[in-house]
Amino acid sequence: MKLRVCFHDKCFDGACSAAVFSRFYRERLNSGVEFHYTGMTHKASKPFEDGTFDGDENAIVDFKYSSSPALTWWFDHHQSAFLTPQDADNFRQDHSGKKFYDPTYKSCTKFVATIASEKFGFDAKPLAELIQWADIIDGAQFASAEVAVGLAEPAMKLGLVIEAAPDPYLVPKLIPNLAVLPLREIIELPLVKTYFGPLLERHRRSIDILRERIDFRDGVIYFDVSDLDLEGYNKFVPYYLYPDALYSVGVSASPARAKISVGSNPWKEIPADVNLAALCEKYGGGGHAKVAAISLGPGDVVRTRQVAKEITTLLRH
Ligand SMILES: [Mn+2]
Repeated sequence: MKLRVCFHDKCFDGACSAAVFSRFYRERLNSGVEFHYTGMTHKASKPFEDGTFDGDENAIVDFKYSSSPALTWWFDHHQSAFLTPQDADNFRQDHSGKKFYDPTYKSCTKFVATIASEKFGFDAKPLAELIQWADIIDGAQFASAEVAVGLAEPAMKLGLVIEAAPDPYLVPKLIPNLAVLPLREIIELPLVKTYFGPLLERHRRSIDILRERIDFRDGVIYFDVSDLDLEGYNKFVPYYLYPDALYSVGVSASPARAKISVGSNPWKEIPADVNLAALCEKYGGGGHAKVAAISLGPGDVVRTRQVAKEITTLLRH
């Protein structure tokens, strides 16, 4: 039996969600299952290419809903979970008991673990460390910006590799390990170690670059690194450099897309009526209330800068 698991790619929570779901599936539903993993990226065009759901069963974790009849399992906690109102209707009419949505969860990993335990008798205790760190990282629940940027803990080192390693097959290879090994052993795996040294160097360099490029005014950070290979930079660096900032708006680019990242400072009180997911949805993006993004085509850098400046101006007033 072949199970296709689509997960939010280059995201610590996405990888951990896939790991928890896989262990749950193997232990409680079918021990002979063959797992196949696909990393999903937010793009300007449709995220689910034809033929994505090619398993006997198909799952999506920590990523947008699909109304495809081939989709068997779905878990998400993003505020912007549905591409269209029709998709939201389709989800509401689903009575399979295998599709779950709760935007109040800080991480999808904890959401999967909770549902699997409560509804399917899964023992999530052996994965407690993984679940706790996914909740800290995806929920930005660090004690300080120094901790978030310092990368002292194994989970933070692994997060850097998951978010920034150039190998598109790295995370699919990591997921089976995440489901069984403690984090301190995962960071010793050759496939992680190969990337960690150079990525740590890049992380340190990115702090210097952002220090040079950030335009901080009226509580809002703006920066543009779309001319550099910096997608996957640590999103807490702006607040580490400017602790008084409330918001940050960053433009970055990769061969697949141009991206505007819009975030709020997790160590500051943000007005309750500000919802960055709703703001980004107006431009075709989405995410969570406190951190969201917009993806445009790789050639759309001019338009990307325009939108980023518009949002910056809006937040500065
Ligand atoms: Mn998540």
